[in-house]
Amino acid sequence: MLLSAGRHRRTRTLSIAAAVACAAGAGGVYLGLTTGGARAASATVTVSTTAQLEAAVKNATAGTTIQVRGGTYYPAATLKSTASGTSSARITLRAHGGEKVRIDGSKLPAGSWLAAVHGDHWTVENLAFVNSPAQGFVATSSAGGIFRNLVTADNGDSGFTLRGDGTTGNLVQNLDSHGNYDPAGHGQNADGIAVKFGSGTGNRITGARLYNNSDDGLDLWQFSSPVTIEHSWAFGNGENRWNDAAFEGNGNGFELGGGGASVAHVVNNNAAWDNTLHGFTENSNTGAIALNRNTTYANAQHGFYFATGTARLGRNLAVSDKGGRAELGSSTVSAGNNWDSGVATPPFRSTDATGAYGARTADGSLPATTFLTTGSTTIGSTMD
Ligand SMILES: [Ca+2]
Ligand SMILES: [Ca+2]
Repeated sequence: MLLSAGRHRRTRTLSIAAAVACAAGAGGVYLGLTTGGARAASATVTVSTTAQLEAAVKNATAGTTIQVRGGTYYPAATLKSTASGTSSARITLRAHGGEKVRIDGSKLPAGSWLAAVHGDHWTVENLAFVNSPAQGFVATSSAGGIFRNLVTADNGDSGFTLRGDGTTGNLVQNLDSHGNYDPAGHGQNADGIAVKFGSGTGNRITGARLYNNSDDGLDLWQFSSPVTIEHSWAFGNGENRWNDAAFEGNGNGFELGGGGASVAHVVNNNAAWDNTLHGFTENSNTGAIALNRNTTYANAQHGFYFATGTARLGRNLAVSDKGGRAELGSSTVSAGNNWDSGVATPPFRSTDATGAYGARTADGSLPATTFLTTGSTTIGSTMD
Protein backbone atom coordinates (compact mmCIF):
# COMPACT_ATOMS: atom_id res chain seq x y z
CA MET A 1 0.00 0.00 0.00
CA LEU A 2 2.99 2.29 0.37
CA LEU A 3 4.02 2.00 -3.22
CA SER A 4 1.12 3.64 -5.00
CA ALA A 5 2.31 6.29 -7.41
CA GLY A 6 1.34 9.23 -5.26
CA ARG A 7 2.78 7.87 -2.06
CA HIS A 8 5.97 6.80 -3.75
CA ARG A 9 6.71 10.32 -4.90
CA ARG A 10 6.31 11.58 -1.38
CA THR A 11 8.83 9.06 -0.03
CA ARG A 12 11.56 10.80 -1.99
CA THR A 13 11.46 13.63 0.47
CA LEU A 14 11.77 11.36 3.49
CA SER A 15 14.96 10.70 5.33
CA ILE A 16 16.88 7.49 4.98
CA ALA A 17 15.66 6.51 8.43
CA ALA A 18 12.06 6.88 7.34
CA ALA A 19 12.72 4.92 4.18
CA VAL A 20 14.17 2.15 6.31
CA ALA A 21 11.09 2.26 8.49
CA CYS A 22 8.94 1.89 5.38
CA ALA A 23 10.99 -1.00 4.15
CA ALA A 24 10.58 -2.64 7.53
CA GLY A 25 6.83 -2.50 7.09
CA ALA A 26 6.18 0.15 9.72
CA GLY A 27 3.20 1.59 7.90
CA GLY A 28 2.03 3.51 10.93
CA VAL A 29 5.37 5.25 11.21
CA TYR A 30 5.21 6.17 7.56
CA LEU A 31 1.75 7.67 7.87
CA GLY A 32 2.80 9.58 10.95
CA LEU A 33 5.70 11.13 9.12
CA THR A 34 3.71 12.14 6.10
CA THR A 35 0.71 13.57 7.89
CA GLY A 36 2.40 15.26 10.81
CA GLY A 37 3.36 18.38 8.92
CA ALA A 38 1.37 21.20 7.40
CA ARG A 39 -0.58 18.93 5.09
CA ALA A 40 -4.10 18.05 6.22
CA ALA A 41 -4.31 14.72 7.93
CA SER A 42 -6.55 12.04 6.56
CA ALA A 43 -7.59 9.10 8.61
CA THR A 44 -9.98 6.22 8.33
CA VAL A 45 -11.49 5.07 11.60
CA THR A 46 -13.44 1.82 11.68
CA VAL A 47 -15.84 1.48 14.60
CA SER A 48 -17.77 -1.48 15.92
CA THR A 49 -19.05 -0.31 19.32
CA THR A 50 -21.29 2.57 20.35
CA ALA A 51 -18.48 4.12 22.41
CA GLN A 52 -16.16 4.03 19.41
CA LEU A 53 -18.81 5.58 17.21
CA GLU A 54 -19.47 8.38 19.68
CA ALA A 55 -15.76 9.13 20.01
CA ALA A 56 -15.15 9.01 16.28
CA VAL A 57 -17.92 11.50 15.51
CA LYS A 58 -16.82 13.76 18.34
CA ASN A 59 -13.19 13.75 17.16
CA ALA A 60 -13.77 13.95 13.40
CA THR A 61 -11.83 16.59 11.50
CA ALA A 62 -11.35 17.41 7.83
CA GLY A 63 -10.35 14.25 6.00
CA THR A 64 -11.74 11.82 8.58
CA THR A 65 -13.64 8.80 7.27
CA ILE A 66 -15.64 6.89 9.84
CA GLN A 67 -16.64 3.41 8.74
CA VAL A 68 -19.29 1.78 10.90
CA ARG A 69 -19.41 -2.00 11.08
CA GLY A 70 -22.74 -3.76 10.70
CA GLY A 71 -25.04 -3.87 13.72
CA THR A 72 -27.22 -1.69 15.92
CA TYR A 73 -25.77 1.18 17.94
CA TYR A 74 -27.48 2.90 20.89
CA PRO A 75 -25.91 6.32 21.57
CA ALA A 76 -26.33 7.70 25.09
CA ALA A 77 -26.14 11.28 23.82
CA THR A 78 -26.69 13.02 20.50
CA LEU A 79 -24.06 12.10 17.92
CA LYS A 80 -22.91 15.65 17.35
CA SER A 81 -20.12 17.45 15.51
CA THR A 82 -19.35 21.08 14.78
CA ALA A 83 -16.35 20.17 12.61
CA SER A 84 -16.15 21.01 8.92
CA GLY A 85 -14.46 19.19 6.14
CA THR A 86 -13.39 20.87 2.94
CA SER A 87 -14.35 20.11 -0.64
CA SER A 88 -11.14 18.10 -1.01
CA ALA A 89 -10.99 16.67 2.53
CA ARG A 90 -14.54 15.77 3.41
CA ILE A 91 -15.71 14.26 6.66
CA THR A 92 -17.37 10.95 5.86
CA LEU A 93 -19.61 8.83 8.06
CA ARG A 94 -20.78 5.63 6.42
CA ALA A 95 -21.45 1.96 6.77
CA HIS A 96 -18.48 -0.30 6.26
CA GLY A 97 -18.81 -1.98 2.88
CA GLY A 98 -22.34 -3.16 2.29
CA GLU A 99 -23.05 -3.83 5.98
CA LYS A 100 -26.38 -2.93 7.60
CA VAL A 101 -26.05 -0.28 10.28
CA ARG A 102 -28.86 0.96 12.51
CA ILE A 103 -28.21 3.88 14.80
CA ASP A 104 -30.99 3.65 17.36
CA GLY A 105 -31.98 6.55 19.60
CA SER A 106 -34.13 4.61 22.02
CA LYS A 107 -31.63 5.06 24.88
CA LEU A 108 -31.33 8.83 24.46
CA PRO A 109 -32.75 11.28 27.02
CA ALA A 110 -36.17 12.70 26.15
CA GLY A 111 -36.03 15.51 23.60
CA SER A 112 -32.59 14.60 22.21
CA TRP A 113 -31.86 14.57 18.53
CA LEU A 114 -30.15 11.40 17.37
CA ALA A 115 -27.52 12.90 15.03
CA ALA A 116 -26.59 16.54 14.53
CA VAL A 117 -24.05 17.99 12.11
CA HIS A 118 -23.19 21.69 12.36
CA GLY A 119 -20.42 21.81 9.79
CA ASP A 120 -19.69 21.81 6.07
CA HIS A 121 -18.67 19.15 3.54
CA TRP A 122 -19.96 16.08 5.31
CA THR A 123 -20.78 12.87 3.49
CA VAL A 124 -23.18 10.63 5.39
CA GLU A 125 -24.31 7.48 3.62
CA ASN A 126 -25.77 4.00 3.91
CA LEU A 127 -26.97 4.40 7.50
CA ALA A 128 -30.32 4.17 9.29
CA PHE A 129 -31.25 6.61 12.07
CA VAL A 130 -34.22 5.25 13.99
CA ASN A 131 -36.21 5.51 17.21
CA SER A 132 -34.97 8.92 18.31
CA PRO A 133 -37.03 10.64 21.02
CA ALA A 134 -36.93 13.74 18.77
CA GLN A 135 -35.38 14.46 15.33
CA GLY A 136 -33.53 11.66 13.57
CA PHE A 137 -30.81 13.45 11.59
CA VAL A 138 -30.31 17.22 11.54
CA ALA A 139 -27.83 19.30 9.53
CA THR A 140 -27.70 22.91 10.70
CA SER A 141 -26.27 25.66 8.49
CA SER A 142 -24.29 23.05 6.60
CA ALA A 143 -22.82 23.59 3.14
CA GLY A 144 -21.76 21.05 0.57
CA GLY A 145 -23.24 18.05 2.36
CA ILE A 146 -23.92 14.75 0.62
CA PHE A 147 -26.55 12.71 2.43
CA ARG A 148 -27.07 9.53 0.47
CA ASN A 149 -28.93 6.26 0.92
CA LEU A 150 -30.08 7.08 4.44
CA VAL A 151 -33.09 5.78 6.33
CA THR A 152 -34.73 7.95 8.99
CA ALA A 153 -37.61 6.06 10.56
CA ASP A 154 -39.81 5.93 13.63
CA ASN A 155 -38.29 8.99 15.23
CA GLY A 156 -40.10 11.29 17.69
CA ASP A 157 -40.03 14.26 15.35
CA SER A 158 -39.00 14.87 11.73
CA GLY A 159 -36.83 12.16 10.21
CA PHE A 160 -34.33 14.22 8.20
CA THR A 161 -33.85 17.98 8.58
CA LEU A 162 -31.84 20.72 6.90
CA ARG A 163 -32.14 24.00 8.81
CA GLY A 164 -30.52 27.35 9.46
CA ASP A 165 -29.09 30.13 7.35
CA GLY A 166 -26.08 29.07 5.30
CA THR A 167 -27.71 25.78 4.29
CA THR A 168 -26.08 25.72 0.87
CA GLY A 169 -25.37 23.22 -1.85
CA ASN A 170 -26.53 20.08 -0.09
CA LEU A 171 -27.62 16.91 -1.86
CA VAL A 172 -30.11 14.55 -0.23
CA GLN A 173 -30.23 11.47 -2.42
CA ASN A 174 -32.29 8.30 -1.99
CA LEU A 175 -33.65 9.02 1.48
CA ASP A 176 -36.27 6.71 2.97
CA SER A 177 -38.06 8.56 5.76
CA HIS A 178 -41.10 6.95 7.31
CA GLY A 179 -43.10 6.38 10.45
CA ASN A 180 -41.89 9.55 12.13
CA TYR A 181 -44.34 10.88 14.76
CA ASP A 182 -44.07 13.48 17.50
CA PRO A 183 -46.19 12.34 20.44
CA ALA A 184 -45.62 15.63 22.30
CA GLY A 185 -47.25 17.54 19.44
CA HIS A 186 -49.80 14.86 18.71
CA GLY A 187 -48.18 14.41 15.34
CA GLN A 188 -48.29 18.00 14.14
CA ASN A 189 -44.53 18.39 13.52
CA ALA A 190 -42.96 15.17 12.34
CA ASP A 191 -42.29 15.33 8.60
CA GLY A 192 -40.37 12.85 6.48
CA ILE A 193 -37.94 15.55 5.38
CA ALA A 194 -37.97 19.11 6.67
CA VAL A 195 -36.04 21.92 5.03
CA LYS A 196 -37.25 24.58 7.40
CA PHE A 197 -36.34 27.79 9.20
CA GLY A 198 -33.38 28.84 7.09
CA SER A 199 -31.92 29.89 3.77
CA GLY A 200 -29.26 29.03 1.23
CA THR A 201 -29.23 28.06 -2.43
CA GLY A 202 -28.31 24.90 -4.30
CA ASN A 203 -30.08 22.33 -2.13
CA ARG A 204 -31.48 19.33 -3.98
CA ILE A 205 -33.58 16.40 -2.88
CA THR A 206 -33.85 13.45 -5.23
CA GLY A 207 -34.97 9.84 -5.05
CA ALA A 208 -36.75 10.15 -1.68
CA ARG A 209 -39.58 8.02 -0.33
CA LEU A 210 -41.41 9.95 2.37
CA TYR A 211 -44.25 7.96 3.83
CA ASN A 212 -46.49 7.18 6.78
CA ASN A 213 -45.25 10.19 8.71
CA SER A 214 -47.63 11.88 11.13
CA ASP A 215 -47.36 15.33 9.56
CA ASP A 216 -46.16 15.92 5.99
CA GLY A 217 -43.96 13.98 3.60
CA LEU A 218 -41.82 17.04 2.80
CA ASP A 219 -42.07 20.45 4.42
CA LEU A 220 -40.33 23.69 3.37
CA TRP A 221 -41.80 25.89 6.13
CA GLN A 222 -39.97 29.24 6.39
CA PHE A 223 -37.10 28.25 4.11
CA SER A 224 -36.51 31.38 2.07
CA SER A 225 -34.32 30.14 -0.80
CA PRO A 226 -35.30 27.88 -3.69
CA VAL A 227 -35.04 24.13 -3.09
CA THR A 228 -35.08 21.61 -5.95
CA ILE A 229 -37.18 18.48 -5.39
CA GLU A 230 -37.27 15.75 -8.01
CA HIS A 231 -37.90 12.03 -8.48
CA SER A 232 -39.38 11.72 -5.01
CA TRP A 233 -42.54 10.10 -3.64
CA ALA A 234 -44.68 11.15 -0.68
CA PHE A 235 -47.45 8.83 0.42
CA GLY A 236 -49.61 7.82 3.34
CA ASN A 237 -48.72 10.88 5.41
CA GLY A 238 -51.04 12.44 8.00
CA GLU A 239 -52.91 9.35 8.99
CA ASN A 240 -53.27 8.62 12.69
CA ARG A 241 -51.35 5.37 12.93
CA TRP A 242 -50.56 5.78 16.64
CA ASN A 243 -53.98 5.73 18.30
CA ASP A 244 -53.48 9.34 19.35
CA ALA A 245 -56.89 10.56 20.51
CA ALA A 246 -55.83 14.21 20.04
CA PHE A 247 -54.02 13.65 16.72
CA GLU A 248 -53.06 16.85 14.85
CA GLY A 249 -50.96 15.66 11.92
CA ASN A 250 -51.56 17.57 8.68
CA GLY A 251 -50.72 15.17 5.89
CA ASN A 252 -49.65 17.10 2.83
CA GLY A 253 -47.45 15.09 0.50
CA PHE A 254 -45.28 18.06 -0.47
CA GLU A 255 -45.80 21.20 1.64
CA LEU A 256 -43.89 23.83 -0.29
CA GLY A 257 -43.80 26.75 2.08
CA GLY A 258 -45.44 28.50 4.95
CA GLY A 259 -44.61 30.99 7.63
CA GLY A 260 -44.31 33.95 5.27
CA ALA A 261 -41.56 32.84 2.89
CA SER A 262 -42.15 33.70 -0.78
CA VAL A 263 -39.81 31.57 -2.86
CA ALA A 264 -39.77 29.81 -6.22
CA HIS A 265 -38.98 26.20 -5.38
CA VAL A 266 -38.51 23.79 -8.28
CA VAL A 267 -40.59 20.61 -8.07
CA ASN A 268 -40.27 18.19 -10.98
CA ASN A 269 -41.19 14.55 -11.64
CA ASN A 270 -42.46 13.61 -8.18
CA ALA A 271 -45.54 11.74 -7.02
CA ALA A 272 -47.91 12.03 -4.06
CA TRP A 273 -50.64 9.58 -3.16
CA ASP A 274 -52.84 8.58 -0.25
CA ASN A 275 -52.01 11.62 1.85
CA THR A 276 -54.68 13.00 4.18
CA LEU A 277 -54.50 16.55 2.79
CA HIS A 278 -53.17 17.72 -0.58
CA GLY A 279 -50.63 16.04 -2.82
CA PHE A 280 -48.75 19.29 -3.47
CA THR A 281 -49.48 22.65 -1.89
CA GLU A 282 -47.94 26.11 -1.67
CA ASN A 283 -49.11 26.33 1.93
CA SER A 284 -49.31 30.14 1.65
CA ASN A 285 -46.00 30.50 -0.24
CA THR A 286 -46.76 33.20 -2.82
CA GLY A 287 -43.54 32.62 -4.84
CA ALA A 288 -43.43 31.37 -8.40
CA ILE A 289 -43.05 27.71 -7.49
CA ALA A 290 -42.42 25.67 -10.65
CA LEU A 291 -44.09 22.25 -10.78
CA ASN A 292 -43.65 20.08 -13.84
CA ARG A 293 -44.58 16.49 -14.57
CA ASN A 294 -45.71 15.56 -11.07
CA THR A 295 -48.46 13.01 -10.41
CA THR A 296 -51.06 12.85 -7.66
CA TYR A 297 -53.41 10.01 -6.88
CA ALA A 298 -56.10 9.42 -4.28
CA ASN A 299 -55.14 12.16 -1.87
CA ALA A 300 -57.91 13.12 0.54
CA GLN A 301 -58.02 16.75 -0.59
CA HIS A 302 -56.70 18.29 -3.80
CA GLY A 303 -54.00 16.90 -6.01
CA PHE A 304 -52.56 20.40 -6.38
CA TYR A 305 -53.62 23.25 -4.08
CA PHE A 306 -52.15 26.60 -5.16
CA ALA A 307 -54.95 29.01 -4.41
CA THR A 308 -53.15 32.18 -3.34
CA GLY A 309 -49.72 32.37 -4.98
CA THR A 310 -47.99 32.63 -8.33
CA ALA A 311 -47.07 29.00 -8.92
CA ARG A 312 -46.46 27.78 -12.47
CA LEU A 313 -47.80 24.32 -13.16
CA GLY A 314 -47.04 22.40 -16.33
CA ARG A 315 -47.85 18.89 -17.53
CA ASN A 316 -48.89 17.58 -14.12
CA LEU A 317 -51.32 14.71 -13.71
CA ALA A 318 -53.98 14.46 -10.99
CA VAL A 319 -56.25 11.44 -10.69
CA SER A 320 -58.85 10.42 -8.11
CA ASP A 321 -57.94 13.07 -5.56
CA LYS A 322 -61.05 13.41 -3.44
CA GLY A 323 -61.03 17.20 -3.20
CA GLY A 324 -60.46 17.62 -6.92
CA ARG A 325 -57.55 17.77 -9.30
CA ALA A 326 -56.39 21.33 -8.67
CA GLU A 327 -57.40 24.48 -6.87
CA LEU A 328 -55.59 27.38 -8.49
CA GLY A 329 -55.65 31.10 -7.79
CA SER A 330 -55.93 33.79 -10.43
CA SER A 331 -52.17 34.50 -10.39
CA THR A 332 -51.06 30.97 -11.08
CA VAL A 333 -49.97 29.80 -14.53
CA SER A 334 -51.35 26.45 -15.67
CA ALA A 335 -50.66 24.73 -18.98
CA GLY A 336 -50.68 21.18 -20.25
CA ASN A 337 -51.98 19.69 -17.00
CA ASN A 338 -54.78 17.15 -17.15
CA TRP A 339 -57.19 19.68 -15.67
CA ASP A 340 -56.46 22.16 -18.45
CA SER A 341 -58.75 22.36 -21.42
CA GLY A 342 -58.17 19.77 -24.11
CA VAL A 343 -55.56 17.76 -22.19
CA ALA A 344 -56.27 14.04 -21.99
CA THR A 345 -55.68 11.87 -18.93
CA PRO A 346 -53.58 8.83 -19.85
CA PRO A 347 -54.54 5.68 -17.91
CA PHE A 348 -52.22 4.31 -15.24
CA ARG A 349 -50.62 0.96 -15.96
CA SER A 350 -51.07 0.06 -12.29
CA THR A 351 -52.69 1.48 -9.17
CA ASP A 352 -51.24 -1.21 -6.92
CA ALA A 353 -48.70 0.60 -4.73
CA THR A 354 -47.01 -2.55 -3.45
CA GLY A 355 -44.02 -2.11 -5.74
CA ALA A 356 -43.39 1.39 -4.43
CA TYR A 357 -42.53 -0.08 -1.02
CA GLY A 358 -40.09 -2.57 -2.53
CA ALA A 359 -36.36 -2.79 -1.99
CA ARG A 360 -34.22 -0.17 -3.65
CA THR A 361 -31.74 -1.15 -6.32
CA ALA A 362 -28.14 -1.91 -5.40
CA ASP A 363 -27.06 1.71 -5.86
CA GLY A 364 -29.94 3.00 -3.72
CA SER A 365 -32.19 4.16 -6.53
CA LEU A 366 -35.97 3.87 -6.31
CA PRO A 367 -37.38 0.41 -7.04
CA ALA A 368 -38.65 -0.14 -10.54
CA THR A 369 -42.44 -0.11 -10.60
CA THR A 370 -45.30 0.34 -13.02
CA PHE A 371 -47.35 2.00 -10.27
CA LEU A 372 -48.80 5.31 -11.53
CA THR A 373 -46.81 5.08 -14.75
CA THR A 374 -48.59 5.78 -18.02
CA GLY A 375 -45.88 5.62 -20.64
CA SER A 376 -46.65 9.20 -21.57
CA THR A 377 -43.72 11.28 -22.72
CA THR A 378 -45.58 14.51 -22.10
CA ILE A 379 -47.47 14.41 -18.81
CA GLY A 380 -47.10 13.08 -15.27
CA SER A 381 -44.25 11.55 -13.29
CA THR A 382 -42.06 8.86 -14.83
CA MET A 383 -41.98 7.17 -11.39
CA ASP A 384 -38.25 6.59 -11.35
CA1 LIG B 1 -48.12 20.37 10.87
CA1 LIG C 1 -45.09 19.81 8.61
